[in-house]
Amino acid sequence: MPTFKLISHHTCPFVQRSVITLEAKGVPYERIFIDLANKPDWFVEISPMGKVPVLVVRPDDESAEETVLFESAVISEYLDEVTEGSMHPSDPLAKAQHRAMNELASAAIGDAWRLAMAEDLEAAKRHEADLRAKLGRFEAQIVGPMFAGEAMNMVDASTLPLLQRVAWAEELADELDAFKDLPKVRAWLEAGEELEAVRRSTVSDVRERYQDYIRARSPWLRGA
Ligand SMILES: N[C@@H](CCC(=O)N[C@@H](CS)C(=O)NCC(=O)O)C(=O)O
Repeated sequence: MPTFKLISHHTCPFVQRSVITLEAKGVPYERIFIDLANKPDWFVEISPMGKVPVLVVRPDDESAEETVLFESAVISEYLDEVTEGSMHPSDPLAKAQHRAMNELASAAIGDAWRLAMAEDLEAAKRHEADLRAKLGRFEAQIVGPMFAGEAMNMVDASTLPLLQRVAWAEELADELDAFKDLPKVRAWLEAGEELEAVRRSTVSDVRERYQDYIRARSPWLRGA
C-alpha cells in the first residue's frame, strides 16, 4: 500500500471529503495544514489549481516517484479503488447516479459559500434559495439514516461537509433556515455527525473557525 499525505486547510469542505474517505476506509495518512491566504511555494509548485485538497501518493517502491493528485472527487475515487470494499454501489447505473449527486453537492457547496459570504440578508436569501433547490433533490432520494441506507457511502462523504457548513453559517442568522421542510436532510446531517469517520475528519474547533471566518467577512451576521 502506498503512503498518503493530504495537503489540507482547517475549514475546507472539499478537504473534509477526502479525510472522511480516508477515515471510513481506515487508511493511515499524514495531514499537512496550509494557510490559503499565504500559500507556501512548495504547495504552489505541486498544486496545478492552487487549491486543496492535494493528495501526495508515495509508492511502496522507494525508487518510484511520488504522484500528486488534486480535486476531491478524483482523490476519493482513487482511495476507494485502492482500498478494501467500495463506498459506491456495485450497480453501474446506481454508481453513476451517486457520482451525479456528488457533483450536485459540489455545486451546493458553491451556493453555501456565497450564502456565507453574502453582503446582506437579501443576497443570502437568494443563495439560500439556490441551495434549497439542490437540497430538495437530496430530500427526494435519501433512504436514511445515510443517503442510501445504513452504510456510509461516497454521497455521504461528499455531502455531509456541505450540510455541516450550512448549519454553522445559519446559526449566525435567525432569518435563514435552509433545512426548513427538508426533514430527511436534517436527519441525515444529525445521523452523519455521529459517525466516527465524520467526527475524526475535522479539527475539534472547526465550527468556531468557520464561524469566525464568515463573521469577519459578512458583518450583517449576528455577533459580527
Ligand atoms: N473542485 C475542487 C475545489 C477545491 C477548493 O475550492 N478548495 C478551496 C478551499 S475550500 C481552495 O483551495 N481555495 C484556494 C484558492 O482558490 O486559491 C475540489 O473538489 O477539490
